Amino acid sequence: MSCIFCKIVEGELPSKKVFESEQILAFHDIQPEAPVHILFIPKKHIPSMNEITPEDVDAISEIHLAIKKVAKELNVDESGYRIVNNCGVDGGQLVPHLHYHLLGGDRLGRLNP
Ligand code: D5M
Repeated sequence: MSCIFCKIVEGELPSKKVFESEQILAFHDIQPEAPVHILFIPKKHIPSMNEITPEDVDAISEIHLAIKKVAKELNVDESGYRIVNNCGVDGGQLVPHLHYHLLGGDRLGRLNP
């Protein structure tokens, strides 16, 4: 198993966890691009958005609920935040395990300034 996020799921690599359930995990990004930068992943190895199947819908839905919970806990729910999924080479995806970035804690630039 060479996937770094699978290693985090298995406890073989450390992470600063903020949420965990049977199906999903959320932890601090090691290269934060905003004051709040959390990654949400399904524990199942799904390489990218392109490989999501109907059986993954429960985990993906749970990620949305976890984002809402963690955003509140980290006090960015009222000020606002951004959710990002990078998919594939043109999308800038570096880690081939589906993940969603929660970015907040500062006024973020527009995607198309
Ligand atoms: O983003 C992949 C993100 O994963 C990037 O912001 C760094 C982060 N990363 C990489 N390794 C780790 C570990 N070990 N812990 C926490 N965060 C990590 P992408 O959307 O693929 O470009």
